[in-house]
Order: sequence, then structure tokens, then C-alpha cells
Amino acid sequence: MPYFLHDVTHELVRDLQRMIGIDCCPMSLKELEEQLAQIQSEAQSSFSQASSSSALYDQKVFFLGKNGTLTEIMKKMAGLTKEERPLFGKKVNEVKSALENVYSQCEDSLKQIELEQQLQKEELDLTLPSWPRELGHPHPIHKVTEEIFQILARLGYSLRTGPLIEKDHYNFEALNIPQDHPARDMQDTFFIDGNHVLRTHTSPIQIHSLEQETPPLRIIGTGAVFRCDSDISHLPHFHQIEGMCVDKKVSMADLKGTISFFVQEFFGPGLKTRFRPSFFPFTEPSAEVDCSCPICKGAGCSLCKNSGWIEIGGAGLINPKVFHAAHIPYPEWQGFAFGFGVERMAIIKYGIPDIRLFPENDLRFLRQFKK
Ligand code: FA5
Repeated sequence: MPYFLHDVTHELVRDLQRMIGIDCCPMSLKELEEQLAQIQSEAQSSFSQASSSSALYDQKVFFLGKNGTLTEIMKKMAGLTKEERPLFGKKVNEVKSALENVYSQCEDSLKQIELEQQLQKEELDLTLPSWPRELGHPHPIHKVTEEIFQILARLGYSLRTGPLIEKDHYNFEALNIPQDHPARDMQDTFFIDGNHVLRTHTSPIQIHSLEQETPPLRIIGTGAVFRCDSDISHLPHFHQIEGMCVDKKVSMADLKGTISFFVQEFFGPGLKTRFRPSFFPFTEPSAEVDCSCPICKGAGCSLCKNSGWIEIGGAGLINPKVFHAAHIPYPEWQGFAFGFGVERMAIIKYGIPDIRLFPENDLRFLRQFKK
């Protein structure tokens, strides 16, 4: 601290003056001018020797601050004559502005030095590797659909698609669900207009294929379907996968064999499946396919509605009326078809307690399907 002694001396004088309330040692103009010159030279050298902008600021406060050395010397003007006071006051102001100039020059150069030092410390290393980017991955429904394709492709099935907005004819009529038939109530339909609907299932893809292609056929149709339906195991917008086999001799045994193979391949061994007699206007006979509930393992829970089973799809032998509507000669050609809910298959495979997690797109949920 180069100005330690100077500092202490001034402090002592100031304290003494404060205690007795007067300037105890009045000085002449000459003495004050000498002291002012000394303060100026001390301030200049301390400003130029400051090693940092914060040390420089401390010196500024010491010399030019409210209680600084210059203020103190101004107080001593009281001991001067009336004529001397303005002369000395002018000198003090000149010294003050000169010191302020020196201060701002020193401050500029210190700030420049500090900036350069900081830039040197923060030097950019362009060879460093960048932050790893998180890569996206397929949505679980996409993954499950892909897996289903792979299994059915091994049985000779190939992929077909169809429009999401279907004519009433393809969604209902050609599938043996005429106007005003009670079977239309099996699926709560979103109507676009009197003749168009958001398709309620992937079965219309069967009709497009029967109309456009010649048997034998083994096709899979897949995509989004829509129903006015929503709860823990139902979505208004979900996905189905449809299989259709048309050949010369097709029986219920072929259907059961195909589905059993598919279910074992998809879920792995150990999962129970069952066929329940059911009704679909476009298949005869028809069956409902269920898998054991992965959450309660058959004991009963809210997901399986306490039945221990979750329905994954419907199936059956193609109704001759469907062949007739598509101008395919029956019984020369026969066939079976099945349609599964993709989200249902996914909740069973991964043990997911609520089907509504799929469309929510919460990344904490989706990241679990990265691998
Ligand atoms: C049908 O949609 C028939 N087209 C299936 C079919 C195809 C039968 C070929 C015979 C021959 P169903 O309405 O049962 O059937 O729906 C099939 C599957 O879709 C259901 O078993 C279920 O797994 C799934 N599913 C149905 N509604 C919903 C829904 N709202 N949310 C999620 N999945 C659903």
C-alpha cells in the first residue's frame, strides 16, 4: 500500500478536526497550494500505478471521493482571506478536472488490458468436439407396426395402404354393413358428409385390394383409424393392422395357425391367447382374439376391465357376400382376414397401463423406447 502513511495522517487530522469542530492548524495560501500540488502528484502516480480497474477506482474514491483528499483541502479554505478563497477554489477545480482526465485515461487502458487477458483466458478451441446431439428415434407405434410387418412378411404378406377418408361404400357397404344395419353401431363413426367417413377400421383396404388385384393374395393393410371413443384402453385416433389371405383352399385352421404363429413371434413364448366366437358382418365364422393382461397377469385390473384378458383384434373367414361384392368367384376363391389394434399390441408387449400415453408424446415416456 504505497499511500498507507499519507492515508493515516489524513485520517488522524480529519478525526481531530471532527472532534474539536474547527480547523486546528489554519494554513496560508502558499502552503495550501503546495499541499494541493502534492496531492495532485500523489494521485497521478497512484492512478498510473494501479494494477486493476477496481484498485484504480479505490484510489479515485480516496482522492476525488465525497470524503476524499480534495474535499478535505477545500475545507481548509476557511482559513484564507476573502480574496484568496476564489483563487484557491479555482485551482482545486483545475486539479480535480485534471485528475479526472488522468483517471479516465488510466481506466481505459486498464479495461483494455483486462479485456485482452480475459479473451486470452477464454480462447476458443475449435478442435474441441461439440455437444452430443440427441438423435430422434421411431415412435413406439411405428416400431411395433414395423415389427408386425417383419413377422407377416416372413409368411409371404406384402403391404397395402388406403385413404383415411373413405367412401361409405368401402368402410361399410362392401363389407356387408348396409345402411341402417345395427352393425354400424359397433364402431362410433366420425362422418365427413352423407357419403364419406373417417375410416373406422383398416378393413376397407381388403376391398380395394380385392377390386384391384387378382388372387391369390396375401396382403397387410395398416394405418390410422378413427372412432368416437376414449378411455384407458380406447383412443379416438388409433392404428390397426389388417391381414388378408385369399387362396384356393383356406380354412379356419389356416387362420388359427397364422394368428398363433404371429402372436408367439411378436409377444414371445409364455403369453396366453384365446379365440372367442364373435360377429363381424364381413367374416363368417368370426372370432375375437384376446391376450392375457400384462399388468395384472390375469388377476383383473382396470386396464383389462377385471377380465384378465385384453382384446387385440378380430378375425374370421371372409364372408362370401364380400367376395360377391368384389366380383371374386366364391367358393373357387376363399379367404381369411384379421385386424389388430396396434396400440393394444404395444401396451401388452411393453406392459403399459394406459393407452393414452401413446398420443401424448411426452418425451419421458417416448425415450424408453429408444432401443
Ligand atoms: C375391427 O375393426 C375389424 N375390422 C377387425 C377385423 C378385421 C375383423 C378383419 C375380422 C376380419 P374391432 O372393432 O374389434 O374390429 O377392432 C379391432 C381391434 O382394434 C380391437 O380388438 C382393438 O384391439 C382395437 N381397437 C378398437 N377400438 C379401439 C380404440 N378406440 N382404441 C384403441 N384400439 C382399439
